[in-house]
Parts: sequence; structure tokens; C-alpha cells
Amino acid sequence: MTSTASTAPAASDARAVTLPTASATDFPADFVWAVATSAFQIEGAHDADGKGPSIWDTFCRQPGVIADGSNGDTACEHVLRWEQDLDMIRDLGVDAYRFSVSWPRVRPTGDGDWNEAGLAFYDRLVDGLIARGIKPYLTLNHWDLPQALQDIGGWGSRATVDRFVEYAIGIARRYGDRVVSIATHNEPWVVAQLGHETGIFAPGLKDRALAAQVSHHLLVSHGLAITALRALKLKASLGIVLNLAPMYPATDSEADRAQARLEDGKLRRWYMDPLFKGHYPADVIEMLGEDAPQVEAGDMDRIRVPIDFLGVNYYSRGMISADGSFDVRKSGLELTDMDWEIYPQGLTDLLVQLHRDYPVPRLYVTENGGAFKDPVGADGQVHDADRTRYLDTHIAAVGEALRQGVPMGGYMVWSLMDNFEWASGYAKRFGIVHVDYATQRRTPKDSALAYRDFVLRQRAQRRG
Ligand code: IFM
Repeated sequence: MTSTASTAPAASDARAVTLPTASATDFPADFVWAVATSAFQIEGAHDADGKGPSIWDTFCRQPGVIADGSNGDTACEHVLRWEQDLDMIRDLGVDAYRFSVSWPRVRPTGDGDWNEAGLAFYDRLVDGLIARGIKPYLTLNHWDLPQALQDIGGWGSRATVDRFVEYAIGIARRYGDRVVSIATHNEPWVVAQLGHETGIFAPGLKDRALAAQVSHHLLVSHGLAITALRALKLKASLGIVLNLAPMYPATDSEADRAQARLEDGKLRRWYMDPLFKGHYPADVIEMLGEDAPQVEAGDMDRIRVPIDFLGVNYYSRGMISADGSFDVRKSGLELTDMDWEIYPQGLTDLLVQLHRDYPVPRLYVTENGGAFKDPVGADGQVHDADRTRYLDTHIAAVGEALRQGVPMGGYMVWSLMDNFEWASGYAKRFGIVHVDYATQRRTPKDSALAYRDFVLRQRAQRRG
């Protein structure tokens, strides 16, 4: 590949740093470069203009569940500042923006009346993206279930499946010919496991059987929503987003290898097998025993319906020891501020594995990035060399997957800007744009400039 630095638009900022490893990779001309966020993490305006409460609004009010005692009431004030934020996305030069719709903003109780003011907000957002030449990638469920649905059983109740399908149809009718992509769920594993088994996320329940049932309902609702949306003959492509990690045994022992296989079953095969093969993995069903989900006749066919893409959220690998003795702090790898190991090779391994094991038509990395300490320098800027390196090596890992034949469609940085990191509150910063929460001032970090310049060079190469 020849260097096109001289033909790319000049980087206007002297701080600009590059993504050297990623730059050495050939990406296809139609490869999508994007940034991602989710509604609850950035929007704020938690009770404005008819929005109903979500389970996260409720959860945050329980003492001790959010590390810094914060909530999403204000977050990044994105509902107020959306125009400025869209300009910021445009200035990054990316092709696309992945965002989620807040279900209780558009249908406050998840049932009954829709909220026109909430729907109009997403009209403005989608049209504003299109006007700026940015492709909208919409996610329906990024965890903020209407509290009113939780009050009658939430994802543990089959009725929520029906409500979700209604919600999906309403959103698709409204935006389905303006957005290029609709994902049903973001990270159903998190909703099921962290929300209903460990209880560290909303709605904060601790019941393994319930968690298994929730995961099944999420999958059924995905399949039924896809089927309903297909019937609408939308322009948007349809899919789902999973959080995945390759599971490696910490040693060569039989016990570690068996445990790594089971962990892979719980995270990856539990979702991928139903979606693409129409059954749950037998080893995980056996492990669950009486806690395995109730599956109605026809459910597995409801789940296994063709999708256009799979979104993969990747942050780190899983290192598994049967006795739990593996310690990331002693692994020798650098850690992010979440204490997650930095392991770009895992992304290549994961994508290659998914392509090998399942007939996935197209894959996107829908989230990838890192939380780092990010002090603001004396010059008022954030020199986040660690995040820049993280993005560089992970984009290169995607390039390697492409070289190995994986049908990759795009890469999306998590996240556009610092935001509410769930149970960690605002203490963990994933943004490539710094947010000063006292003033709501946004400042692109060095990683944002590096990503911008990388994308600009990619675009220049497309033009030849
Ligand atoms: O912030 C989250 C996001 O909402 C879902 N995927 C993981 C990110 C980092 O923890």
C-alpha cells in the first residue's frame, strides 16, 4: 500500500498522532468507519418531554449500586446538545454513527401511547445525521427497558417479547427507510447475566433460572422482531449485537481446557447456536440443569431467522482457569482502567472463529475501545497515547481478520465521548472526545484526531 498522507486533507492540529499499524492494512472501499454511543449513557433529559422512567433510572436510585453514586439524569446532555454533537461527529470524518433509541422516551410505559415528542427527537437526530453525510446505525434495545414493563415482569415475562416486537415495528415504520441498519439488541448476555444473575446491572436481580429465561426471551423477541421488520421491506439491514471474547485456557490442563470450553458456551455458543443453528448448546443446558429456560414449541425456529449482519463488541480476551486462579494483574499484559487486558490478537481470533463456525453473512465490530485515566494536560488537551495505541492495534487486528477471509463490514469506536459507564458511573472514560461534566464542554482527545486522520486517509485511498 502506498502512503497517501500527502493527498489526505491536512491534519489541522499539531497534536495529531497516527495509527501506524492500522494504516498498513488494506480495507475495502465500502468498509464503514464509525463511532458509537447508547441512549441512556449520553442523553440525559431523563424525564423531559414525556419520557417515562427506564429500569436504569430506577436502579441508579438504589444506594450503593453505582460506584460514584451518579445516574443518567443529565449524562452528556445530548438531548439538548445533539446538533453540536452531530457537528462533532461530522468533523471526525466518519462514515456512520451507531446510537440507540430510548424505548421509554418514545413509548413511556412500553405499552399504550407513543410519545410524539420523543419520536421527534430521533427524527431530528436521524435527519441531522443524513444532512451531514453520516449513515445512521440504530439499535433498539441498549438496556433501558421501560420501568412499567419491569413492574409486570420485565424480560422474565413472555409479554415483554410482544411489547418489544411492537416497539420494533413502530420504530422501523418511522425510521426504517432513513437508517441504514437496525440492530435488535445490544449485548443480551449483559441484560441476562449482569441484570438478572449477578444483579450488578439493572434491574438488579439475582436468580440464575430467571437469567436463563430472560436470555431466551431476548432471543425470541429478536427473531420475532426480525421477521416482522422483514415483512415491512425496509431499506435498513437487520441484525443483532453480541458482546464476545475468545476464551483461552490459562494452562494446558484438561480442567482448564474444559472450563474454557464451558465459558465459551455460556458467552458465545449460548447466543450464536440458537441464532444460526436453531438449538442451545447441550453442555450449557446440562450445566444449567433445572435452571434451563422454558422453551415453547416453535421458539427455536422463531429465533433462527436470517439476519444481514452480526455486530461484535470486543474489549478483551477471557483467560480461564478451572480453579479461578488466573490473575489479570499478573498476566504481563497492559490493562485498561477497567482492569481489562489489552489483547488485540483476541479480536482476530474471535472474528476468524465466528466466520469458521457460523454462516454469518457480514460482521461489524460494533464496539471496541478502552477506558483510560485520561488526565487533562496543562495545555487543556488529553494526550491519550494508550487509547490511540489500543485503537491502532485493534483496527489492525480487524485488518488481519479481513486478510483471513472474514466478511467484515465496518469498525465502530466505543465511544464517541466519555459517558455514563453503568455501574462505574462517570469515573471510567471510554470517549475519544473528553467531556467536562461540570461545563459539558467537549474536547477531542489525541485519539480522536488520530482516528479522524486515519479515516480521512482511508477515504483518500478510496478515491484512488
Ligand atoms: O459502555 C459499554 C456499552 O454500553 C456496552 N458495551 C461495553 C461498553 C463498555 O463497558
